[in-house]
Amino acid sequence: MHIKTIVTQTYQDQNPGTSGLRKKVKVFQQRHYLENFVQSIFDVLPNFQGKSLVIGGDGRYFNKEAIQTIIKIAAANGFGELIIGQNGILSTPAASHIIRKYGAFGGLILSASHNPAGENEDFGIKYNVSNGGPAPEKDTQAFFARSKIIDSYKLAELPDINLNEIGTQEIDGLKITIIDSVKDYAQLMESIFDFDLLRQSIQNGFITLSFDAMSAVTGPYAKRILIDMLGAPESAVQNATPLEDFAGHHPDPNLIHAHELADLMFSDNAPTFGAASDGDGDRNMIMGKGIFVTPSDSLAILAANATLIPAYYKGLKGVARSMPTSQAVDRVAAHYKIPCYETPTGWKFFGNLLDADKITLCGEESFGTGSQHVREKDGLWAVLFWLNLIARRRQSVAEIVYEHWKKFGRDIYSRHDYEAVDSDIANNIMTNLREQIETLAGTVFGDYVVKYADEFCYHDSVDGSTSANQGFRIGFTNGSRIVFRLSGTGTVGATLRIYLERFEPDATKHNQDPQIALAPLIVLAEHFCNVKQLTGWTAPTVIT
Ligand code: VG1
Ligand code: CO
Repeated sequence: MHIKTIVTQTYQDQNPGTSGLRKKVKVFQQRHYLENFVQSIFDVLPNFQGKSLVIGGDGRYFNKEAIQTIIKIAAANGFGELIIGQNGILSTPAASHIIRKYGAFGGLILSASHNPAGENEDFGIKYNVSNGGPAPEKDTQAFFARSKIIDSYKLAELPDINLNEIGTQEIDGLKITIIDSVKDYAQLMESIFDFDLLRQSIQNGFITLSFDAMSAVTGPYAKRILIDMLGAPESAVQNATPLEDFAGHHPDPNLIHAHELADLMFSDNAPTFGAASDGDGDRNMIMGKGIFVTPSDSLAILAANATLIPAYYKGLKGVARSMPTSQAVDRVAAHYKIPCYETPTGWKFFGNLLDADKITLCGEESFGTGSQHVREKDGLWAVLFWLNLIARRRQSVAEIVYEHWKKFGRDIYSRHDYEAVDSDIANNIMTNLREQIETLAGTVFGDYVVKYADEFCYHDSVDGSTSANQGFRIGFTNGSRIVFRLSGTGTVGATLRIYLERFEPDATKHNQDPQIALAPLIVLAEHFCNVKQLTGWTAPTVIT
């Protein structure tokens, strides 16, 4: 194999965010841009000669071209085998599983997840380590540092590889294996859940369902599992073909972007269960007839019911949630006397806790839940978990949720996003918050008394590392909380996220609209950050 060394010029903006490097496609298409970043990763990682690398993505625009380039760079850098999803397709949880199952050195996942796709939209790339999880911060910082000084990359002179044909070919000692994108993942799901019970419940009509794959990567996975294996009718999976532009939609499963599903679930024709996933298949939105389950509640409910699922019959070691996620799961952990960890936003912080067997389940308020089975959040896994729960408990989604609230109380929750705010205004907001935060404790705002206010800094109990500046928390004596942080996944301006939470123990008050129940906190949040005043906007761009 002939290997060329290509001289390159550096880019100074290749800093991975919450989940990989995300930029506009046009940025990635700049000369050597993708090549530089991939070579920077390989320059930093030690000892992968002869080992295998998993490659796959969510099928968005630029996925296939990027894979051909990565194949040539990985070959030139000395990997022994490249394991690639057919047609370049691997959902994020499937890629995580494949890295683990085949003992790969790591993997490159090509996705900008919930960001829109297409020629003028976003692309992304993320490196996952041998446990199947996102590279930890110390690695992503090293990739960035290297990218700022890189002066060349290596490229093998290979023909483009046919990504369509399953099987292994060998080129000068390098194995290139194209695998079925779905098979291993489907087998994993079958080993976790009670597929016989699910088949029965779907086929006898106890469970009717609608799953929206949002024209993104989950379509083939949902079709194989829900239709072929569990016997749901074809009509149960919507938008099942992955398209390069996700049909122009925003592949973020929430009530706004998955509004067709939401409309159906609140109509008279609603099936018993509805769900949607995001661009790369790691997020989930859970709905029942006439009810939307807040992701923070979903995590708590899965934790409280885990022992009904075959893989978790023995109970949970512990649970974890990202800092802005509501405290609903903390109540479940306290009840069952298991540890509950609070980590910064982003899946990379759960990996150590999962590897050390300190937790079994974890999740985030941003429609992400997962467990020991992989090292990424997993959308279809959450869907199957809920289906298994409904089938075992023989209750509707609404009954399960209301019973949960009755037992544990309800953490009324909402997130307000101000997207693509001018970066200077956003930085200003954060600076102002930092200045106020130290003196807030003890301050009284009507019924709300500040109990603590700080900037979240995480100490990893497994590897001893510290991650500072992870968002501002303001907690009140009545258990309410406001959190502010800037998004690390956007590609335009800055996105301010405001997370609002209030605990309601009284079951007669559980049926409330969160925006009404949280109104005093919404006013307080504006008092602290002045986002409306500074931007001149009257409302958030997205409320979830
Ligand atoms: C967002 C979410 C975070 C999630 C991340 C990646 O990050 O808030 O919880 O882990 O997206 O999800 P941020 O920094 O924009 O708030 V995905 O499905 O886009 O990989
Ligand atoms: Co995602």
